Amino acid sequence: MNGTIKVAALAALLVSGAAFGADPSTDTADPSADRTAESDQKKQDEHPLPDFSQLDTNRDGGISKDEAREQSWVASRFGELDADKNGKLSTDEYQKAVDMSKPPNP
Ligand SMILES: [Ca+2]
Ligand SMILES: [Ca+2]
Repeated sequence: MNGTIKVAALAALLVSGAAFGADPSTDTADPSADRTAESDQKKQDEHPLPDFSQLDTNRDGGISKDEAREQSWVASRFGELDADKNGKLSTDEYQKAVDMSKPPNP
């Protein structure tokens, strides 16, 4: 009468025992967990700016804010670079941007 219960208990015991025996080795370290933010220091190391003529897409001799938008480096400094505040960067003004974008001479 209690036979089935005993069998069930035994089966449960066997299953848990088997689970123990099949314990997988846990020394597989997760490589992604070891990742540090070391490369965060490395910002945009260089700003290779294109030629003036590449940015002056409408060939009016100046780089408008719209034209500069493709170059986020220039766009973010547009007000600073536009020395005469005419809303466009002349070749001279753009050259300054190029100079600024280069690392300083040692
Ligand atoms: Ca233009
Ligand atoms: Ca200007």
